[in-house]
Amino acid sequence: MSQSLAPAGTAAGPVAELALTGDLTRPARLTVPDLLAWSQHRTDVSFECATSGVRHHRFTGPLLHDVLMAAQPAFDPARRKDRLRFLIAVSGADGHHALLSWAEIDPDFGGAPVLLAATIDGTPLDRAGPQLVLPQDRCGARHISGIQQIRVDGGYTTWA
Ligand SMILES: Nc1nc2c(c(=O)[nH]1)N[C@H]1C(S)=C(S)[C@@H](COP(=O)(O)O)O[C@H]1N2
Ligand SMILES: [Mo]
Repeated sequence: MSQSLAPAGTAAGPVAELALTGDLTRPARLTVPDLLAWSQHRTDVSFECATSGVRHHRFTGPLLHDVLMAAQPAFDPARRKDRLRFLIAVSGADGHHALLSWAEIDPDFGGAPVLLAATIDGTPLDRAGPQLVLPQDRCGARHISGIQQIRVDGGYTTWA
């Protein structure tokens, strides 16, 4: 029997998959090990949770911007203004979700070093799924864990 017919991760338990969807020329499904193909960054963050106080974590992984650029968002890369209508919707397996604007992570605009973490505190996130890391955030609410989908949306074209 062909091994490729077995469900992903059968031997070692389920492997989480992240779907990159929306206005992308190259939509993709990525595992956490797939994220190691991009240049890896490390960041130590502290954030405050409204219910459990200050938390500290070390994360490693690629820049969200690098991963999304590989999926080729449907804007004209040479026209900076064309990127300003794009939103990034990030959602976890439990339904927790948040919106970022494209300009927030674009090096020509906000340039925030937002990571798609592949490890937390030295532990791989292969089964839990990647985590959004925003070193600039004081509050922890956007540090979405177990990311299942990232939807890039350039449909905000009607300006009333
Ligand atoms: N998927 C998911 N991610 C989440 C949340 C959640 O409810 N679901 N809560 C957020 C909030 S409010 C905080 S403060 C941090 C807490 O992260 P920690 O448990 O690693 O300290 O996770 C964030 N990420
Ligand atoms: Mo929180």
